[in-house]
Parts: sequence; structure tokens; C-alpha cells
Amino acid sequence: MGADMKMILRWFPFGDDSVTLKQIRQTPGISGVATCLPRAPAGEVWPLETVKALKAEIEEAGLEMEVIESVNVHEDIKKGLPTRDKYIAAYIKTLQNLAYVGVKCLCYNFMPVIDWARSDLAHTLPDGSYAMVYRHEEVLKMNPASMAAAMSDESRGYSLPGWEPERLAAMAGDIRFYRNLSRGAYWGNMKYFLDAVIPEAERFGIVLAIHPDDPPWPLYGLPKLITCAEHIRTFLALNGSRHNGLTLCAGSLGADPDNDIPAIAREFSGMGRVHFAHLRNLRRLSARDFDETAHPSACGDLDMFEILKALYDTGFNGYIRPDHGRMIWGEKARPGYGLYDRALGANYLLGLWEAIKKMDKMDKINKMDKMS
Ligand code: DNO
Repeated sequence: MGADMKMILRWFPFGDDSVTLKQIRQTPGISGVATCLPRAPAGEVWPLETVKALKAEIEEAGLEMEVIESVNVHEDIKKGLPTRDKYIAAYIKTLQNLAYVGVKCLCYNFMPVIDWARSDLAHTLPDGSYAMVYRHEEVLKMNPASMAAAMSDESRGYSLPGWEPERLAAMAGDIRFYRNLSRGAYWGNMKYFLDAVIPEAERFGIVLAIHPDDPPWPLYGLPKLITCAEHIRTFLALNGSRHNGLTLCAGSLGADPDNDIPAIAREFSGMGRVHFAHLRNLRRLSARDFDETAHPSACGDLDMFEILKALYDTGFNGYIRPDHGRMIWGEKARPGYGLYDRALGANYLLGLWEAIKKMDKMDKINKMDKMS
């Protein structure tokens, strides 16, 4: 089967984004958006009427809504509390509603308490652009609550996905809880969730794509599971259905110099288990410090050509989105999610993809010529 991906952009509805659907529609090569209900509390069913209306708005703009990022997993599920069954039932109902309106892929994460962490959301790079950066020592000097406060100060009034108010309110207690939970138990809680949800996802025709932990190392004593190839193997083996898949987040996994991203892409896409790819670049300043950068290989430490080639060679036919962009050309937007740098990134990635595809075609023709 040939590789055929769709390039999409992340977009937040209900006025929670500076970027408009019209702008996205005018960006060459973009077929749709990855979206969500930004303020939907974890554990509650996403109402069918709301997702129908969201889809109608997106389709009216000439775009598709095939990917949702994310439906957050309620903390009681991650903790393995008796109340988890009721939240899992709600999750399944949400999946059903999403599938009903044609959603095909769901990106989610199973990170305890905090979704993603940075020490600064608007660090000035040498070219005068702003980017999100991570300095491990600075993060350790903060506590999750002070980091949350700093993150929301820098969010320009937009909701920060993964830093929802109800999550912050329970943060201190949740962290204490996780410090006493073994990693084995945490894997067990994940399996319990997957074994309940994946058969339903199969029934609804929707694939799940877990997002790796960002950054991919322990923080504040919290368990970090989806951090490297070995753990991804364990994760995929918890439930062998292809509906139990991965979001290949190059930037999250790539922060750890030990992670070989093209090899990871090749292995798991080769198994048909990568359904979504978040492609961004970064510059590592040490094994635990990095700057997010523009997408091209030359701007950071990740080789975007090799990553896309690995996906292409393994017949990837899921969704790709450029990931966090820098803030350039004076744009004021949600950190990481302005239009300009992501549009540049998307078109750079599309250019690489076209070249890889055409080179492959030419190789095949040359081989046939030699045989005849
Ligand atoms: C950050 C994002 C994450 C991601 C979730 C998926 O910018 O990459 O918030 O959407 O981890 O559940």
C-alpha cells in the first residue's frame, strides 16, 4: 500500500484562537484541522450537538474535521480509582459522538497531572523571533503550581491545552498521590483504560494515537511512560489492536538525545501503529535543555527529511501537522500556535514529502527500465 498522508493544522474553536479557519484554508496543502472543545472538563461527555456544530463550522470553511486533539483522560482513570469506570464510560460515549460526525483519529495523552512543560513560552532567539524553551534547572526550581502560574501569565488569555483550571486546582494532591504509585501500577491503569476503550474504538472506526510525554523524562516525581522506543513497544503490546496507536511527536521524543526519531518512526509506522505525526524541530543545549526552533532540518537537531522518509517508506497514511511554531513577523498568538511559522513549517514538510514521493516514483521507473 502506498503512503498518502494528510497535512492538517491544530485549531482551537469558540474564539479561543487568533488564527481563523479562513487563514488555514488559504494555506497551501492543508486539508483540515485537529481541534477540540478547549474548555470541556475531563470526564464529561462531549455533547453530540456541540461536535456537530463544530464540524459544520469547519466544513463550511472548506476544511475537514477528521482529527481531534485531545479528549483529556480524567485523572481518576490514570490513578486507577474505583470511579474510573464512570469516566471511561463517558470517554466511550464521547468517542461514539465523534465517530458519528466522521472523526477518524483521536490524539490523547496519559501523562499524570501536567501535560507538557516549558520554562519559558516566549524566549528570544538570535533572529529576534520568540520560541518556547525548556531549561531543566529552572523547571526544577519552580514547582508545578508556580510553573502553571507562569505559563498562564504568558498565554495571552488563550486557554493553554493541558493546563486546564480544574487540573491545576487538584495539582498538589494529585502529585502526592502519584509519588506513591508504582510505575507497574501506572502501566496497569493504562492497560485497564485501553482494554475498555479500544474495542469500542474499533467498533466506531476511530483510531487512538497516544501522545508521548513532553519532556520525555521524570519531573516532580511523576511517572513518565511514553518516553522512548522501549516504552512505546510496551505500550503497543498492552493492547495489540492497530486502533491502539501512537502520535509520533518528533519534538517531544527528540528532546532526549538517546531517541533516534527516524528509527522510531520507521519501527512503529512499519507496524501500522503511527496514526498522527507532530513534526517540529528543536536545538538541544544539553541532554536536558532545549530551544524549540523553526521546522527545517538546518534549524535544529532533528532531520526532517529522514523522519518523513521513514514514514513514507513504511506506507504511512495518517495525518501530519507541523507542531509548535515560533512567533515571527510580529504575530501575537497562543504560544506555539501562531499561523506564520506553522504555515512555513507545513509547506516545508509538504515540499519534502513531494520530493520523496517523486524520487520513489522515478526509482521505480528506473528499476523497470533496467529489467526490460
Ligand atoms: C502541546 C501539545 C499537547 C498535546 C497533548 C495531546 O502543545 O502537543 O498538549 O496536544 O499532549 O493529548
